[in-house]
Amino acid sequence: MDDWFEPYKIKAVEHIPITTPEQRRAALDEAGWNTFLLRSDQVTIDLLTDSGTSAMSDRQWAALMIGDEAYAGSRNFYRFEETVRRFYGYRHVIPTHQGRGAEHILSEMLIREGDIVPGNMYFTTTRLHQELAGGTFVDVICDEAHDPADQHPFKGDVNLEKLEKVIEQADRVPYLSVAGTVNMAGGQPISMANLHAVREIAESHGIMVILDAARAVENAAFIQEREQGYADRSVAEILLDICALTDGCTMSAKKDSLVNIGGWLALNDPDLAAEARNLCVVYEGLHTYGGLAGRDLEAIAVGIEESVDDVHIRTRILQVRELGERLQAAGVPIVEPIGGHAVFLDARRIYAHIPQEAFPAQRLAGEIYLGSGTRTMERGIVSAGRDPETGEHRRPALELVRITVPRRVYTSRHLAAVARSVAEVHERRERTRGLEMVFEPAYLRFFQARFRPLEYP
Ligand code: P71
Repeated sequence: MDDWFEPYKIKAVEHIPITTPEQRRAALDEAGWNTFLLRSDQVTIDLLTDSGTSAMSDRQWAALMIGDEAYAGSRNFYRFEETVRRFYGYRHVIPTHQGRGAEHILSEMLIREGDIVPGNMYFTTTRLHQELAGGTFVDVICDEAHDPADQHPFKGDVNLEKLEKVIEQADRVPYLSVAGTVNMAGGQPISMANLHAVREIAESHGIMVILDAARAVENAAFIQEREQGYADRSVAEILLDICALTDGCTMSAKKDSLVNIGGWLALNDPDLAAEARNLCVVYEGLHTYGGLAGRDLEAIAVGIEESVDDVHIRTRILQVRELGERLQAAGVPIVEPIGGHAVFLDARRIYAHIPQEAFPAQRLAGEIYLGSGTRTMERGIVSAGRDPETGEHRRPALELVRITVPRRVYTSRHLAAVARSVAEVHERRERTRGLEMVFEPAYLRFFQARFRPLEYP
């Protein structure tokens, strides 16, 4: 495991800014202690997200040049459609500008007022679209997922008893929302065995299963690594098996598929697909471009092919793991097992003296930026938002900071520097206080909320 290396060489490089501690302090105050509000020019190592931030290959850049920008029926659409069908196995493919475009169409089509949508932990945009369509998301992920120290190899698994119970008690369940891998749980995979069981339950109740496929390739790699019987199967084969247990997927191609923008909604049911194509023209654009340029569709097609390469996906996961192991060696508490796209710091343990209403993870993300100009993301009480019924903060068990690794962008030496600087922030944890929120937007507040550190007036 120690002798892996990146399966590519570098053809073009991009300068990264180096800042002083004083500049970072001024930048963070100006950004209201919200890393989403920093300018990228103020960031040295940008580990905010792996979404749309991966490096395209020379083949993908070349693909851009054969973009066919016809309004309707672009040749790139057919190549894209054929590629999604070949690697994901679904019959109908509707392009969207990104993942939430697909979530919007799906939720509007399938969810009615009062519906219950069970899933293996919420994702921010996914749940919001379910709620805006009149539904309520109910978390049915296994209990282990809520414990950062639990070593369960498939913490994305659904708790089947919980699922049965939720289905029995609900008036109507339009579909089950299953993510592979589960972002908010720490990039944790679902096992094939569990997905089979979920499928059986769904079939027995006549309910569809919709996959959030954003990082399903990473999930397939974990199945290959950990689940009995899959060591000799290729990631591409396992991906097809995962998708075959579901009736459709929403996809943010900005993750696994190695592009800067794009997504799709895939469905096997022809009537639903026709309706989705119709909604696509309302919200995204004609169903052969879905808000994307022809060249984007071509780059996605090439990216999908590259994404399922066993060596690519293996080394991607190993690079993330190496970062996590460096942090563990320095005594920094992280979510275990280490996930596919990111290392998640356990802010609840690091800042055990800061109450959750003083936003410990938000503060930790700020401190990490101050330390080294590394940008990370809060995934705790700020991200969880407020309960639409009561207006109270939702209080997630997990209060985390995500250190997310874009694909093919940073070297292991960059990540070693990040690990050292995070370890320093951890060393001085006791002298750190929380934050107060001074501005809170109505939707997805974590993007635009502003904070003030408690020790300053
Ligand atoms: C990530 C993102 C992008 C993001 C979204 C919301 C808040 C902060 C950052 C996007 C996902 C995702 C999963 C599992 C759907 C989407 C939406 N993740 N499902 O992790 O992780 O896709 O961004 O293309 O609309 O930084 P979209």
